[in-house]
Amino acid sequence: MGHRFVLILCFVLLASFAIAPAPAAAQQSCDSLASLKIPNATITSATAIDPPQDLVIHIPGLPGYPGIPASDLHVTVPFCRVIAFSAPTSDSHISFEVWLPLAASWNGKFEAVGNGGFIGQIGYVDLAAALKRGYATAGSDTGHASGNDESWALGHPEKLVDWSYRAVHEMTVDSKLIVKAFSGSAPKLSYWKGCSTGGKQGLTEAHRYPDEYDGIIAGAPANYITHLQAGSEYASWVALKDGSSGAGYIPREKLAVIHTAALAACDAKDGVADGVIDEPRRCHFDPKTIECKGADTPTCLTAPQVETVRQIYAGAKFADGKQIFPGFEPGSETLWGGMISGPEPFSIGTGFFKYMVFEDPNWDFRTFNVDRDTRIADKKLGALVNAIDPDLKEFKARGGKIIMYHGWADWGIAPGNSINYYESVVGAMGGEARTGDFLRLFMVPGMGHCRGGAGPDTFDSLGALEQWREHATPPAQIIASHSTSGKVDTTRPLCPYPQAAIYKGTGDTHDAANFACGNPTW
Ligand SMILES: [Ca+2]
Repeated sequence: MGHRFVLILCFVLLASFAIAPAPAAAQQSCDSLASLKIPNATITSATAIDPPQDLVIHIPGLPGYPGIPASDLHVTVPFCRVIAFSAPTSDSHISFEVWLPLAASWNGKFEAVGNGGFIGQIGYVDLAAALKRGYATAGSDTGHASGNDESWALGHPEKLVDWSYRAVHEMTVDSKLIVKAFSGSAPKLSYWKGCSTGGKQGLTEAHRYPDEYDGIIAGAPANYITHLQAGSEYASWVALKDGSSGAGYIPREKLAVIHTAALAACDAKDGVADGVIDEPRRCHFDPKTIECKGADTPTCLTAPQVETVRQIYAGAKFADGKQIFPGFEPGSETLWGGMISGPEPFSIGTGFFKYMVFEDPNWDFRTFNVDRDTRIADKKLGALVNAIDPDLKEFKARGGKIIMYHGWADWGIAPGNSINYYESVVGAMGGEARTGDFLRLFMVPGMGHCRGGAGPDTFDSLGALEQWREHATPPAQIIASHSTSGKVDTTRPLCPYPQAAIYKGTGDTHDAANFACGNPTW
């Protein structure tokens, strides 16, 4: 009865907003935004940031994500900083910020940025990048302000709903109102940019709220959460179920040994021996080739370790052999440490089962049964947390474009997941031609999770999206670069899947000009 009353109240409120006069379209000063009234939301502050007095934001790094250390972000562009929160339920507190360029530098568009893992942290670095390009931009903390273990969800089902889809939706609606109040006009186009959880958030928007974004960049999307976490937990469980003294445990030092052997077997198959396996699914490296002939040494694998590596490559499967989540690819081995070399299992996968699936802080990962526990997770949470529906017809019909990308050496989300999703969209949309005109997937050789790795990992996905959505030029390729000590040493085209960058046979292999997108035959 309580729920019904609340629902009726909501309808009454909604109806009253619907008939209320539209807010004045005149531009407001930054300071005056503090008194702007938005349904369910509160603006905490609105402050004009005027360089040369830089805004310095301390970024605590991403716990659980190696390679992203704490840093201080210096914002040197003048803008209006709006800090706000939305509370669509009594247990909700969705913090978000909207950064508004001054009128002269605004490009008329809006770009929202996503999150990583289950972390309650606004993507400040991405906000600053969007602002620099003239975008009004916004990011949220997904509804909680805490680190990367999922304990915040325990006893807070509404916060889990916020994390799953509501925080981004609320932030999007509210931010557009704030943009309009500040500038006098709504953004003419709205884009989403995110990787990992941010990629999932983009795909969630495309399906659930297809009219909120005109273009979406979905990097390494964590869109199949229940199976992704099962896959992560499976990898940790395989290696660590008997602890670091177990027979199948692989110490970090041996990861480089496995990697070197995988490269020796497969690197040159793509035509360029460059330390990167461009198409790892065509690599059939068997770790048995480096099995110890006699006693265990640092440069070989024991028989149980060979079995562990085989299971990591194979990925999680149901008891009947059906794949739950793809395995990690040859070429990614040096990045596996946090997932399998412990001493603790990967925190994100374990936290998911502990706090969200079993709601038991004492749950022990050694009891993990991948078949049984994946089914439990699917039944309990699949409909809420996953973004795997391939029907994106409504988004496409509005002219929406999606650029997906995924590193082939991703150690956090196996790259085969993006291919699986892409192929499911091809199936639902009626073929590759009807998919490639609004969604393209770019596999990134040698790139780790969203960034890093041996391959070129820096590319302008937003520029490609702008060209596609605003100038009807679909990305036939995207040039990526790799830098050492801040200096570009390699460029390479990224190609729309299933194409790959193929070496023309002559010229510098560090120069993208000597590669062309095509269907690999190697
Ligand atoms: Ca290669």
